[in-house]
Amino acid sequence: MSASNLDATSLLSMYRKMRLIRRFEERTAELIDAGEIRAHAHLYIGEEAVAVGVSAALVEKDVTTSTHRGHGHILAKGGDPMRMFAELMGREAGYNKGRGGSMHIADLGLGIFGANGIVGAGAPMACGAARMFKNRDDPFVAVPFFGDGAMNQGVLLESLNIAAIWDLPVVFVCENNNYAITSPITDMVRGSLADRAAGFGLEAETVDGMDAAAVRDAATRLVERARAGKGASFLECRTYRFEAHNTALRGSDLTYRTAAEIERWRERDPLTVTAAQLDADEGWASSDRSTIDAEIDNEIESAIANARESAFPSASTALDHMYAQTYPGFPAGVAE
Ligand SMILES: Cc1ncc(C[n+]2csc(CCOP(=O)(O)OP(=O)(O)O)c2C)c(N)n1
Ligand SMILES: [Mg+2]
Repeated sequence: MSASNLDATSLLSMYRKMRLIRRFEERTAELIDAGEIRAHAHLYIGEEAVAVGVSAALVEKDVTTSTHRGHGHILAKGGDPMRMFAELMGREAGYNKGRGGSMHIADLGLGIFGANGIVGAGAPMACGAARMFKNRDDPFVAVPFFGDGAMNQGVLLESLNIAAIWDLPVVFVCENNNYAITSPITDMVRGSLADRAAGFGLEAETVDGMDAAAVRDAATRLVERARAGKGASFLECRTYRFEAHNTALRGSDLTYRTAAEIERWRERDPLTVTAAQLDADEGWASSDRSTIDAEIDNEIESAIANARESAFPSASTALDHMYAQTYPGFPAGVAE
């Protein structure tokens, strides 16, 4: 296979994953509107290239931690859309047997240490996983995803520091989408985010977060560096969410960003960017794109249909799974 073919294979698989995330999120919004998902969700639409580009640099045993906006990170690393929909719908087949919802989805077997409703809280968890890898001489890395809003959380700054002084195999991935809810990053931080990380002694880079191939290339450099024992790094991905902060805020009359700004970013939709690269590289046609889109639509619809087959938990089990009674060394009797 030529280098160009290899790249086309990678671009194609990234396009597929981005499309899977996009469709998952679009259908999630529709199911919320239809009352089938009885909660709101933080949609990842517009930011797909970050999760997909970074995950292209990872192997299954690498660990990721995620955020309140976690569906994309989980799907990019191989999470099961059926179990995710079932979780959002509150059904037994869900990742947390329908008890946790969007911000608690995890799949430890795939190295997905979970979505997380607490801003910045995935970073110390990733440092813990990385410390374990380093102690065991394992060639794996830990990748916490977090937003620009986490950059002023003490726990995130402490994590940057401990990863630096211990030379941990961590690649911190900051999804800078310019806003924390309605607060613009320019009002919240002086100077660049990458410079701030570099001040802790980390290797730090900024990349176009709308371009999956650029994210993949930058992440691959930093991940390989970490695997080789050269320590922690920081990747700022410049990205944008196309939708409201969460589904509950759709249609609300907030003026923190203009329609023109949203439109400018939409012109660099990550799916369009990768499709254009495939077109330039391989003469990929819009019909190729429609075929993949249709395949993904089918995959998502069957995930939804299978999730609907699963029962709701019965009320008598409401207190089940509250305590980790099987945790080795859990003091006997504490959970009873
Ligand atoms: C510790 C903590 N503080 C505040 C919140 C409320 N909160 C939820 S999302 C959010 C904004 C996060 O912004 P950012 O990290 O940039 O992520 P984005 O939503 O842009 O993806 C805030 C403040 C929270 N969940 N946790
Ligand atoms: Mg943000």
